Amino acid sequence: MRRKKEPHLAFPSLMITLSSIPSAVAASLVIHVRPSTPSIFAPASTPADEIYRLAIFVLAICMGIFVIVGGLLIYATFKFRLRGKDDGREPAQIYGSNQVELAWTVIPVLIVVVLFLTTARVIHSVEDARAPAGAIEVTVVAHQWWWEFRYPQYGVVAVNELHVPVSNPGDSTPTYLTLLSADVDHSFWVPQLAGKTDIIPNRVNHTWIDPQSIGVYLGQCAMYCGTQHANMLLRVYVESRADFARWIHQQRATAAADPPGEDPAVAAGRRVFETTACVNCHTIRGTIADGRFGPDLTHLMSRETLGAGVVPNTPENLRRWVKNPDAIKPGCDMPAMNLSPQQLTDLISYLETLR
Ligand code: HEC
Ligand SMILES: [Cu+2]
Repeated sequence: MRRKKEPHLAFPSLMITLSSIPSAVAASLVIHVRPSTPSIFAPASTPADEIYRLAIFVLAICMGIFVIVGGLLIYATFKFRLRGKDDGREPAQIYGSNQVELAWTVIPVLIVVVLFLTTARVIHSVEDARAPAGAIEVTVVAHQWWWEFRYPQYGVVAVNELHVPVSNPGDSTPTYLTLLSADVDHSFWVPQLAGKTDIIPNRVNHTWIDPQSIGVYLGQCAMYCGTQHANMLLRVYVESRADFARWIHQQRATAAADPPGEDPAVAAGRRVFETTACVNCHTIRGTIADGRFGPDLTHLMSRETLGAGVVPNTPENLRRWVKNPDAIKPGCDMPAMNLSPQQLTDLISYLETLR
């Protein structure tokens, strides 16, 4: 029997269309219902905005060149086309003209210099920006095929869903990202917030974002990194400062190891978890599980998606995932653990307590 197709949370399309501007604006109003289509033409953060304006400038110059060259070509084609009364003589041949030679050398050089300087200016202003005092620091660790977000200032570890405070102009709280890889090359890209930044093993790269409106922004790994590269999605939740503080507070809590009066199914599920290889790959703070190979599960249920955005985090999907991750994300690095249906049921009851 064929597996029912899950609604895909990936980009509806990565198409860069001008028509996406009004829809992105509209979408930002209902953003908590549905994240807007990521488009470089709807920037919501300073680095993305600078890149957007540079892109428009470059496009305008290229459009100007296109119109002039194309116009002259069309003009010449019509003006000098073969007419009935043509006497077949060769037109006047002109060899060497200093003015023409100079014009078609100097003008393109000037254009290239202008494009180079404006690009260099934007690169400088994005890359060399210094973190202000109130900046949030996040260490992004890219894994095949999921994201780890560490907040050293708060002792919080999030997975696949990055939460940051909104950054008001005048009183900005930008987020500075340190990008590391646990395995191969990846690339961090949230089109509406910043340009792509490669993530390379044994190298430390940086980027930053200062999202100016509340909402959810979609991103994706932008460097081919293996089988499930296309399903290495990420979501950035831009929240009010109060909501962000609440989220941090909630994420700092550890899971209770053995609360009194606990549902027996949950206790049984915890035993399954603690006596299976799960603990070697996953951390649940407050328990013996301290694996680092897979995502931290301490606050699993606070995430909206599973498997780096491939499916919504529902009880059915969670069960399907733990039963056989390959059914959802073929080739991913979590093995099926061959649990019995009863073990699975107990385990899911336990995982559902991880809020
Ligand atoms: C060999 C290491 C390994 C073992 C053993 C393992 N996992 Fe995983 N697990 C992973 C990896 C890697 C991922 C991330 C997969 C991805 O998104 O590509 C993952 C993802 C998950 C997720 C989804 C997390 C999220 O937020 O997307 C859950 C839930 C999970 N594992 C539960 C379990 C449970 C329960 C067990 C034990 C029955 C287990 N895992 C055993 C490596 C492992
Ligand atoms: Cu990747």
